[in-house]
Amino acid sequence: MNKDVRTFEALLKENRTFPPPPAFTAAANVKDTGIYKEGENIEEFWAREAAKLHWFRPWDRVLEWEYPLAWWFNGGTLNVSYNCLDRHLETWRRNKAAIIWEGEPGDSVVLTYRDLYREVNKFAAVLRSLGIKRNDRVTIYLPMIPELPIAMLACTRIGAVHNVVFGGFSAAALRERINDIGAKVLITADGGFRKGKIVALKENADTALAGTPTIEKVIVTKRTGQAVNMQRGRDLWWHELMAAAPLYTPPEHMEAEDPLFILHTSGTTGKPKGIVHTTGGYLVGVTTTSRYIFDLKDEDVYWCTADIGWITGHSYVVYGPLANGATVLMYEGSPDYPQPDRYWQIIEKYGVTIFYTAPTAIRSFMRSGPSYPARHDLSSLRLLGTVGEPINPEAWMWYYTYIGHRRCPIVDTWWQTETGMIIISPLPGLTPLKPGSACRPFPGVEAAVVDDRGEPVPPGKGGYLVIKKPWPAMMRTIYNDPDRYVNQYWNRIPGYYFTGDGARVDEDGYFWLLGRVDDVINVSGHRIGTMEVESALVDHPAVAEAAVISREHEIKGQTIVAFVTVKDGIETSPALAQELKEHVVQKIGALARPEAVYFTAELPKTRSGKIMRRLLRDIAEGRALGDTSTLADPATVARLKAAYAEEA
Ligand code: 6R9
Repeated sequence: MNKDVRTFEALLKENRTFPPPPAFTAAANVKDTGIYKEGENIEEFWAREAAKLHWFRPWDRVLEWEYPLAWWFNGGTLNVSYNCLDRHLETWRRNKAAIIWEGEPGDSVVLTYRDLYREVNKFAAVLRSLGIKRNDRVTIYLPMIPELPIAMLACTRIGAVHNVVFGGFSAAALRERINDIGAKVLITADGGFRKGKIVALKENADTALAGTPTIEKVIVTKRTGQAVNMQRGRDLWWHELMAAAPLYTPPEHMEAEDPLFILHTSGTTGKPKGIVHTTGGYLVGVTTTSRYIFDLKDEDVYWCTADIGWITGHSYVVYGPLANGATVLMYEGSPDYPQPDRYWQIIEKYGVTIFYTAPTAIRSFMRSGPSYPARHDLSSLRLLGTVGEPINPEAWMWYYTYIGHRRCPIVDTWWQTETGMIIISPLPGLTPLKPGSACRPFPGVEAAVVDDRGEPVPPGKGGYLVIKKPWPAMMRTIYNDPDRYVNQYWNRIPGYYFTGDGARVDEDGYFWLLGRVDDVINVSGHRIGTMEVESALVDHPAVAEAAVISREHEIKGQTIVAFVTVKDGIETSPALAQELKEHVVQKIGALARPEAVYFTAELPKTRSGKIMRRLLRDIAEGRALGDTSTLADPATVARLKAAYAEEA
């Protein structure tokens, strides 16, 4: 056995904590535990942080709170692009790299703050010239290329509300989102590179646009160069519009509570929720957490591997780091292309100092083995982070050992699309780490674990994770559905924000996340609603009923498993199972592809007709079956188990 493997196994058995290296603490942005005490006065704490941003007009009141509605920094006006760009041009940062971009084929681009400022100003002018005004919605469907943050920042400059749709979503999912928000303009690309292949974004967009009455113009940027259909009068080339654009667009003075963006996420119904974030509080939240949790310094090269199509990319690729004047690395492609060492090669190439990724990625690196990172010089790294799902201690230790070389603290950051900013996390210069724990609520945030009546549960016992007081980057509503916002997040456990996650707190006050307690599945850190997949399945003409559950998976954390009953007269076959999987991909996107489809004559239901998903989960994960006393027809279970065993 080689030495590294021995050390790794020894470390795994440990249950001591990992205090921050003294040198890290000495230089850290936060080195005084007094920050938690300061955070107890939430208004004072967040006002102090807000004052570090640029405001055209100061706020009148830090927080107004009429449960469950919050207004932060009312009366204040600011502009997000001004804070992320103009502000830095007044300093030496004007020629500092803002974005270092690497394409999957190996091409690269560096945009300084001044470059980015110029592109954003020009694109803001382009949007204006197409009639986009404050509060108009703009959909962005782009790969991970510089045009994506440019388009987002340009929207913020003129007060338009962006809605980024992850490039992996299907045409049908794109159309649903465009129609949900009534976007006027769509920004897309001819295609993008992923695992050496081209993702045909414009083609998907064309399909989506067959049913989107509000879209007036489509702006297409050239990435792959393949031939695409350009519809006269509707479709315009990015480069042609930019060639004629003026160099400066004055930033709109936005109210703190003006909407900044809408981002859809999965919930417990079939319809994705358009989460609305507003300008002032969001920017304060993501800027502060970026500075303190990622310990951002001017010398850093910071890389968050999330796609900007998710909230992590919005908050911690674009807004948080750029508001801090950081150098942000952005990579277009897949971590294993052309080889499983692509990330490590990029870290070596650019001297990345802070690296933030997802547990699912770490687990797939574990599988390909430590020889891949060992080929590269990773000594520039000083801080690691994870997000998206609970990290198992084994993956934590692997990350700590083989990527961080036991020098780098790991910040395990718990948060959600809805929270906008990190809520629970270590502070890397302060917090002794425990592998698998996200540690403590961020200063200025009050979180707790409670039972279903909102009573605190004793240390060590599981319960619901709630947030007790408003925080600046909190969602303000669900677009077009304010009642759902109140019911889903604030009426479940009266008085508190309900996260949908289970957790426990240990004797030291450390939070341990236990996964979702609702019908949301977390596949490779991506949220998918069981109901969304079920709706996609029953949309297929052969399907009568479908029940979708999660099954544990070594790399992805969870995968999707579907139990399906077919309509009378339909023959089941492996080919039909395959067809149903493809149908889900068509309706939602590849990320929602079921790992397995099991045909069954009936689904287990309670006497009141509810599908017993818990039972299906037990069957799929091979566990002893729990209580089946409410089952309408107990024989169903035996038949289901037989069907499962046959095809598994
Ligand atoms: C940022 C993001 C949110 C859900 C959340 C939870 C899970 C995220 C986690 C974590 C344990 C962490 N989650 N971070 N679970 N430890 N550090 O991922 O947002 O896509 O909305 O997902 O992800 O279950 O409720 P989003």
